[in-house]
Formats: sequence, structure tokens, C-alpha cells
Amino acid sequence: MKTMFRWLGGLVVSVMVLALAASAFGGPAPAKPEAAKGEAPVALAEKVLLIDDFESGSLKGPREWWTFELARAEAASNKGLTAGDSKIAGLVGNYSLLLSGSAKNWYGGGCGTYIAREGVDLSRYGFFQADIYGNGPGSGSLKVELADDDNSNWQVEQDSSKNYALTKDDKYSYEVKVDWSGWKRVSIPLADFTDENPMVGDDIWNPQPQNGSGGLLQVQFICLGSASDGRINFNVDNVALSTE
Ligand SMILES: [Ca+2]
Ligand SMILES: [Ca+2]
Ligand SMILES: [Ca+2]
Repeated sequence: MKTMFRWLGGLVVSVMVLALAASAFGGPAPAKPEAAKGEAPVALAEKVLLIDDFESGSLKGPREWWTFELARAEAASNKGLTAGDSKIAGLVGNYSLLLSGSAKNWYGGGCGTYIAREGVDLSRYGFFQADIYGNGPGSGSLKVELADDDNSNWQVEQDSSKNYALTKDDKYSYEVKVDWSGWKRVSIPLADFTDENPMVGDDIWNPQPQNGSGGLLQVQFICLGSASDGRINFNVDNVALSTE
């Protein structure tokens, strides 16, 4: 608990903040780094690195996502998801990632994927980008978590006995409150992500692979309720890193 207070720094520690902080460390065992080496390549472009557009209709391939706790974390049809930004609606294809369920003590579960690959330097991207289909106020929040490798082993070590807290690497996070209806593109500067585990890792954002470190290793989504027992219901598509 002492550590948690340290993490929160000078913030006024309300019950809600405590609940959110505790919820932030959910997660499964990390993906095996060997999987990344032989994985189907992500589409490399000048300005955008597409992580997943879910057009395979599956979270098992070509990109593999692990899921945890949320009632539904799956590739789902975009049919009927027509509201919101019409330009974005035209870019989402047939499938997106449905994240739906209910929160307990704010936390609802989520999913994640390992994105590091040998020979690919993700540090050139300064933004996290995704197209999100909201269902109005009460849709919940999407917390985006990025892990960088601080002990040079291309793996994210977690302690399953401590809500999967990272033990060697940094976790940076940013919370998006989904309170709109229909499609909307969100683009978040990586500089706005905050170190969620001071005193673990080196407390420096170092996404570049160097000196044996894999740099930015994985993206994880944590779903939070808009109330402590609130619903979570939104879709995410075209998950990407971008330069602008
Ligand atoms: Ca799609
Ligand atoms: Ca590591
Ligand atoms: Ca670091």
C-alpha cells in the first residue's frame, strides 16, 4: 500500500482513485516473445503502423490478442455501427474489437497484444491511434497501457500474485473516457501517457530497441466502468501507432 501511495504522488487519494489504481494491473501472462518473431508482419507505412484492423474476424490470427475477465472481448461485425464520423465509418471495414461487459469496483477486464518485432524500431511513432465506436455516456473508459522493456529480455514480467503488476518493466497508460455515440478517431500523443509504476523499470519512456532491450513490447486495453458497477460497451478498430 505504501508503494501505491508513492505511485500516486501528491494526488489526493480518494476511494475512487484507489479503486482505479488497483484495477490498472489486471492482465494475463505475457505473450511468449518467440511468437513475435515468426508473427505475420504488421502493415508498415510511412506515417501509420497498423497494429490490427480486426478484418480477420478473429483475435487469434494473424495477430494474437489475449483477453481477460471481460464478458465479451472479441472480433465482431461492424454491421449496424453507422453513427458518428462518417469518414471513419467508411474506414472500419467489416469487423472491429467489441469490448463489452460490466465493471466490478470500476474494473472490467480487457485484452492485449505483443507488438515488438526484431528489426522494427517503434520509437519513430509519437501517437497512439484508434477508431472507437461509443454508445453514449455510460459506455465506460478505455485505458491504454504500453509496456517498455527495461531489463533487456523482450518480455514483460508480471507478478500474478499482485494483480499482474509489472516487476521489471515500465507501464505507461492513458485513459480515454468513451462518452460519445458512433465512430470517432482518437489520437493520443505518447508524451501524454504517464508512468504508472514509478520505481519499477527505469521510469523512462524508452520505446527504441537498444542494448538488448526490445523497447516498446506490448499494448494492453483495460476497460473501466463509468460507475463502479457500470456497463462497458464500445468497439475499437484500426489500432495503430502514428507519427502525427
Ligand atoms: Ca475493421
Ligand atoms: Ca522485460
Ligand atoms: Ca523504461
